[in-house]
Amino acid sequence: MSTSRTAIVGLLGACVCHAALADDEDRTVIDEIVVAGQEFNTALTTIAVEDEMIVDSADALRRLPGADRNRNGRLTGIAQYRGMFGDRVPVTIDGIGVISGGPNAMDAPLSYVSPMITKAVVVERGITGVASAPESIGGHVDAELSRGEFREAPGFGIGGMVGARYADNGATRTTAGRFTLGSQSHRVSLIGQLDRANDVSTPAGKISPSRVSRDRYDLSYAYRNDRTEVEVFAGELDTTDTGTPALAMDIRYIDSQLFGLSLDHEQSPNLSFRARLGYNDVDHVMDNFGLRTPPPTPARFRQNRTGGSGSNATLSMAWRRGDYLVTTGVDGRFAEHDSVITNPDNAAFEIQNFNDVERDLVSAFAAVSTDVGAASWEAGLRYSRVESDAGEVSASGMMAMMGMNAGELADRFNAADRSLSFENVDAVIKFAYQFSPRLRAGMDLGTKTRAPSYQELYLWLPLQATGGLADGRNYIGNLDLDSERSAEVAVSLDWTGERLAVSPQAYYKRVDDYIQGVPADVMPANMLAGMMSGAQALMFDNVEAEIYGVDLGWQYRLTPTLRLEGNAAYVRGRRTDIDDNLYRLPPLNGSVALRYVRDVLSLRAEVVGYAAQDKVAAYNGEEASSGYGIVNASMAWQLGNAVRLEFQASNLFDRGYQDHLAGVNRVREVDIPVGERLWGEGRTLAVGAIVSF
Ligand SMILES: [Cu+2]
Repeated sequence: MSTSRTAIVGLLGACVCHAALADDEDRTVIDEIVVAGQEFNTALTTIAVEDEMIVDSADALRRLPGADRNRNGRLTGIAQYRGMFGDRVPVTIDGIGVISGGPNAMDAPLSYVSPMITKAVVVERGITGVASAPESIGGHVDAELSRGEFREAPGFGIGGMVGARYADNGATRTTAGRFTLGSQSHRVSLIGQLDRANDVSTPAGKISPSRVSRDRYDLSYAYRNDRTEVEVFAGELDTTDTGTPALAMDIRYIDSQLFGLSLDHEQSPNLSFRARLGYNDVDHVMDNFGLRTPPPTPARFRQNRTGGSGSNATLSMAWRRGDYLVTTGVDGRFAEHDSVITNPDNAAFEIQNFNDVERDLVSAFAAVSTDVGAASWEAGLRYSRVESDAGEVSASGMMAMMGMNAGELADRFNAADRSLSFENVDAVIKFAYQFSPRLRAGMDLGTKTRAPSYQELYLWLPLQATGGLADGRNYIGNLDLDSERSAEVAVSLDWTGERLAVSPQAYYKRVDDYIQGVPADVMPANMLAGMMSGAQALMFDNVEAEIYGVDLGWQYRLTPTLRLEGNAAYVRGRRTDIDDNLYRLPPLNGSVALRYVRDVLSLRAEVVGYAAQDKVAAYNGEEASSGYGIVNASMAWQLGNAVRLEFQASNLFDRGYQDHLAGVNRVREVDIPVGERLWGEGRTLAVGAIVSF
């Protein structure tokens, strides 16, 4: 990030409180920690994704305290933060949201940032400030694509990189490049990454299907002068035949175009403006017979074509007066979704799963912050209005009993009032106090909201189109849902000593009208779900919940070149109206790494441990998982300025383990039985080379 950009970003947006607090002492600490490729303090946690030998950028989240990812396939990682995931944790790319095209989040937002062309993933720690994103009840993740830099020297020049990585498990091949033609004020960049892989192996057998094919390109032009920086981009995501074994179907293709504009303008040292505009369009087909063992009878073959498109906009300004910084702005998000399910062996079969669904959000916020002396605080309010609607639906070509029940559900849905609106107000207060150059303490208080998703409202036929829950249950939506509202408190400490730096944060969150599945009492839905899956349908409903926990990042310097570092996280989520646990939360986990950095060489060895998770949800039959520990080692070697060589051994001792968030196998007649939690990849050796020019 250039200096001018930092100043502008500092005045605006997500980093209000953080930037205000970043005095010289903090700066030193942050710079120091960046060397380790991982930056943490109470306000933000950042990981340099380019240096991580991963295929899904969502996997980088596991290196950040309190963050994790639900994995439904190798490219389908859904961000999780402090026990919340999916639509509760909005993900932006360079501040711009993405409309997912898959009703099961097969194209989760982080699948749009291929790791070798992604500079960083940033998680806002604690309660997300109102300026960062609407509906950020569970947090906010921003990913920064690596679109090259303006030149510091006069004149035009060419810069960039080409790189390749290979991992033996699944013969995972990645190639990436960045070509930037730029001057001090103009920059044209083309970036791209291609990923290919076969099925991966685990100590319990192969995961089928887990193959991967994804191409991602982005072409951008940027201009800057003393006061203004503007960037326009056009991007393409082309995913084909990629397995998602934790879901009922696999990706046959995802074809997405993304366009956007970002503008930062500093009118004066005390007034700046920012705009982020994006449009994207997704065409997606998935099926249950192309990549995986097909159903036993052709009557059960399913192909699902879905589309998602829409625009995202954020306009904001920051105004400094005396010791106060006022940030204010508006957000808009306008999305359309369609989904049609067919059977290639039965031309009469057609289900309009989602028809002409719209979900539009308009939102406005204002925040004020100040940092006088040792104390700093920020207070913000946000108002959001969500309007949603859905067209009429139908189903045809189903067998007699099923067709009758489906027809009854469609009639009921078509007769109901589907035009809905939700109005919500968020409020967040953050206070921090610098007790000494080494010790800072903070407290956040907030109440955040989220209106129901389109799946939670409009899933009229019991299906597994649930935004990637992957619990194997058929759900129906609920037109009577209310918005979720949280009340949360988080307290934090940042200690930065000579040798030890540690930043624990504890939080408690009560969620009123938390949306999750409950046993459906809709007779035709239960009959249908019973015929399709053998289990009754679940219906989205408002329940009561609480989530609490503690997480921290730490490092301990042994010598100038040698340090220990790691994370630890504990989260507990439960219903408060009945006795049950929340679904798909990670167990207690932590990591300890030994890192050696000297000149051109960086070595890292780590132990990652996850405890057993027996606090599982009963309502959808979630299964417990056992604890495990694995060892990873990596090395990076910089040859001159131009060449970086990378080596990595993951799961060095080929330990058999089951990641609680990896989902359950839904594919018949493969090595891992249906209904068994997917096993983690066995020992994987990877090499990479990146040439910068
Ligand atoms: Cu899909």
